[in-house]
Amino acid sequence: MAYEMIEVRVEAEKVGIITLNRPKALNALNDQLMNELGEALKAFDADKNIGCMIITGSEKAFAAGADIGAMAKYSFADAYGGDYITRNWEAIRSIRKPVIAAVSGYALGGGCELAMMCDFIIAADNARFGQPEIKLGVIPGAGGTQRLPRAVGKAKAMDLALTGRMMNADEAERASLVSRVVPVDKLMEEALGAAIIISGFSQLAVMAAKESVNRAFEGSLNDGVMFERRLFHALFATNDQKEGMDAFVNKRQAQFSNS
Ligand code: CO8
Repeated sequence: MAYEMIEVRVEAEKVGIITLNRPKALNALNDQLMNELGEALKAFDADKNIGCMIITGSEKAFAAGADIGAMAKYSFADAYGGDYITRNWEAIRSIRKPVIAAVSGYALGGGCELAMMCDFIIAADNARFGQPEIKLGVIPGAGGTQRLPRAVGKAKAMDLALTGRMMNADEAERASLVSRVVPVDKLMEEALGAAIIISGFSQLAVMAAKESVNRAFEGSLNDGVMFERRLFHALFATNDQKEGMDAFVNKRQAQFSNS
């Protein structure tokens, strides 16, 4: 399949690398990009030669979130009725081989959620993580309110989700959101090194280890994610969602009316 919004390559004959590639929009995640990402992950997962995958972005942005321009005009009927935005994000959860997120620059909103859907995160020292959806009049919609507290605890998750502030790489490592922080120019070398080590082990044992760790981590996650999704879609019924996203698209300060 020819991809337009991602680049795909194989390193060391056993590591599948997917680079998000919408540089002008800081890798904002739209339907096409998420479909392509899902296709590429599934293809690598089915390839016996591939032992591990890496998802990465550019130096400036892993991904600055879901595409606000595409979402801005959605109604509740669009969002909930079409299961818009969220419907093609689940592919990554069905991948059985390990997926590493190599994060440089912004990992915000859906970008942070995408990184957290991976099995672990290696961050460059310029990485910035956050869930700024509150500034747009909505909440995280791809597991952020569920995975972030599991990773960093309630206090920091609340702080990030309620203030919309960003967390730098050092804070993210202290909070256990990321497993390692490396200089930005060493990011891919570090991630590839980890992926090559993983690819050298029994694929069966690796898949079992992944499945087992996830079992500990994901208890009742499904309920939480579904609950979150209903709320996320419901917020498209508010004026504040229209205002928050319109303000972003038109580069002005949002004036929320609590309606
Ligand atoms: N969507 C669309 N376009 C974006 C996005 C985005 N999330 N982020 C950046 N862009 C675009 C900008 O509009 C701009 O485009 P243009 O050049 O045409 O004006 C370009 O990327 C560069 O951005 P900036 O000029 O703003 O770059 P700065 O370096 O000044 O700022 C920031 C970088 C801080 C990252 C800033 O762009 C920003 O705040 N972006 C928005 C971050 C955000 O709010 N993310 C959350 C989005 S909502 C979300 O992710 C909900 C997820 C729900 C789950 C999805 C369903 C499963």
